[in-house]
Amino acid sequence: MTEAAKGAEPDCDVVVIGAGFAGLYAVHKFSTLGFKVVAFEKGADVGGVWYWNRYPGARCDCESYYYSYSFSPELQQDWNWSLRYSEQPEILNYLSHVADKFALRRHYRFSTAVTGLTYDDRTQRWTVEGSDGRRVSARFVVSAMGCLSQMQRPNIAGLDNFTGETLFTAAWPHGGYDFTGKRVAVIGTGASGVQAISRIGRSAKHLTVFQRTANWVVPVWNGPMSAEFNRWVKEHYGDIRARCRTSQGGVPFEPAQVAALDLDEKTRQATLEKYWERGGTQFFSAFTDAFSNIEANEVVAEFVRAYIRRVVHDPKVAETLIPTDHPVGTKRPPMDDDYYETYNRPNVTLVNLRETPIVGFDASAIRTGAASYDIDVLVLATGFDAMTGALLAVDVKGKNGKRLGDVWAEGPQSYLGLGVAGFPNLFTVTGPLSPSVLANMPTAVEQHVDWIADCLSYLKAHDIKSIEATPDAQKEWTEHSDMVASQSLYPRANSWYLGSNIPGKPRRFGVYIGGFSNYSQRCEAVAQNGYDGFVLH
Ligand code: NA7
Repeated sequence: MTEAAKGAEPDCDVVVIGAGFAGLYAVHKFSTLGFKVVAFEKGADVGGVWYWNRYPGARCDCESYYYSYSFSPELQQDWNWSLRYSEQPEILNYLSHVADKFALRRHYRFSTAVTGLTYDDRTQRWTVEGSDGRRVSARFVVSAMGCLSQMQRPNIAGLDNFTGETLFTAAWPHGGYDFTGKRVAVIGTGASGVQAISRIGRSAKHLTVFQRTANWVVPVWNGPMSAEFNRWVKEHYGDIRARCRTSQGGVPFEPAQVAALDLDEKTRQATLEKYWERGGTQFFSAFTDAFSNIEANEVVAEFVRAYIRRVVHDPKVAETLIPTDHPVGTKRPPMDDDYYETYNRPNVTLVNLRETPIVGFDASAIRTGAASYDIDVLVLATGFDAMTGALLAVDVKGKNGKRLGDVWAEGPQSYLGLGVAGFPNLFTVTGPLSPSVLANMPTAVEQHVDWIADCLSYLKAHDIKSIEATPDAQKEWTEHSDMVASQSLYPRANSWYLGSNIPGKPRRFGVYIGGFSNYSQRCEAVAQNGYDGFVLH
């Protein structure tokens, strides 16, 4: 790059950050509407979380026929999924196909992270700085950086002493990794760890799982996408997508309408069996009161406990795998078909870090208070700085030079998870306090991007240069979101939804759990009322 090019500030209408589901659709939508778009992506190609999380067993916990875009009827008719719940390589291929089909890569600067966003009050534009030192000036910035993209490096004493291979599930080597003949340790039993553990257990010479907190894991009963089901889906896509848009979870099915506590024991068990057979997230929608009433939650929890005790041969191992510190479903429940069975394998050992914490590492071993475990490979499935981490990793300076990190010092505040007071013309796709991770992500992404696109078109048509959430609207929404969360059982778990997996992070429930459909109706009403709650200049 020449010095002249470096530091140049070409103009565009919109900068989009990210090339996952959200970023790709945003680039497609805005450019189709005639906006000049420049997009940044820190990875070398498209995919977002599906670009980075290539660990064995990485798979989506929503079924692919609805964990996919709805915006192009042609795309949804042409693309065929091989599994009900697709694995990472297939989802990445899908996103790559979308990028090809709609010629999206031409808008991107790949291998370029955004490092700074600075708003100029006078010009009402953002200066976007990339990790290559180049800058772009944009009227609008749309952050599509994802809710779970800022990987957490755990602060475990002595970790640097380990000289063997260390792999992060969230930054997996592109060529894959062969565990054959290797002694492997996995730290982390969240959704990533759980998926990786059952796969690694099949090939490693020995696998030792270091569990700090047991999680409630439910099966999805994954299997091939049969030709018959594929045909049915394609014939009914209009209806399936409409149901996603009008449901409270962004999915094509509604939760049951019956409370566990209104049923007799026999009917409860029969209901749970039925929903267990459906598997995955559907299991958690068996009752209306499972997430609001601890007694009802306990009914569900006891069902899963009994399952774990049935499947795991060693009773002591089974008890270690049963969560004791949070109601079922209140931490993101991992989903896997072989997880509990994995602990019956002779080559798999479970270590309970609550009983015997890690005290240090040697060059080729992990030491706990009770034993030393020789290993060749360490796999860290230790999670993300969720919801806010990716955006706060950027130096975001809004009006009057105010930093987003300072505004969010006590926890994220936002209006509808779309905008933040003091940061005009900055939109966050599936931002904090929107339904995001508790809705089906592609449905949530399309709703946000469509809303933002309509907003940009409205501003253009009315020659308006800036839009900004008002402090009052933001306060009302943040309090509403807090209130809805507080009426549920979710805050009883120390989870990444609350930020409690990150040392020192302020606790605020980062997801709006009032329902996707209710939420999108509110967004619609705001737009119809001339962007009620926003100031337009
Ligand atoms: P999660 O769900 O945050 O899981 C991280 C796991 O790592 C969890 O079991 C943690 O235990 C464990 N962890 C984190 N730090 C440590 C240290 N220092 N020592 C021991 N164990 C530790 O992340 P995932 O990647 O699995 O899943 C994130 C989401 O991505 C997932 O829910 C899907 O939506 C996709 P803890 O529970 O904190 O005791």
